[in-house]
Amino acid sequence: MLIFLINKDYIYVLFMKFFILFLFFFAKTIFASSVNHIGEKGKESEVDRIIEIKMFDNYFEPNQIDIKKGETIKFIVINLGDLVHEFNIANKEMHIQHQSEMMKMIENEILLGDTIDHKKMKEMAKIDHSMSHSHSNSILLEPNMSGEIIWKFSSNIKLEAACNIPGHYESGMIAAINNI
Ligand SMILES: [Cu+2]
Repeated sequence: MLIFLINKDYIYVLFMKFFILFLFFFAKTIFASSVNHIGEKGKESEVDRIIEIKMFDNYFEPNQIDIKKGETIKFIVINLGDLVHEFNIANKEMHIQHQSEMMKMIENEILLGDTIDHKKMKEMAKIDHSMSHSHSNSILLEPNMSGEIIWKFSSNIKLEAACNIPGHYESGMIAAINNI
């Protein structure tokens, strides 16, 4: 009887291990496929063009970006506004999904209008990966900060660059990405 109990527990632990592994793999696959269909992280050695993007409260300059399929673009992004802004390359559905992650960052006081609590962001990311904001298709910047994204536009899908901080997308902080 005792042996039976131990075996049962052992099987349960084994099952849970596989289940967690399965979940992990499944989540990774979903993320990879959702990123692949909008393009992929580009290599510095393959950059075709550099585009400078200025972020203000609450708009991008330029607000139209022309791309040829297959091009690798280095975006140099500068935040010239008084608020934190994001430059995120995705399709409309992904932006809308991402907005709930941003809302979580506000609720957890990681995003504070004009600053980012990087320490808190790191701590939260250990619990909830969506809080890390280290996706290769986006950059989150405090006022007067700059950064870059290298993106390979390998798909024909309709994309837009946007800021998903609550209220910003709604007020027009979107740059259309046109396939030319
Ligand atoms: Cu913004």
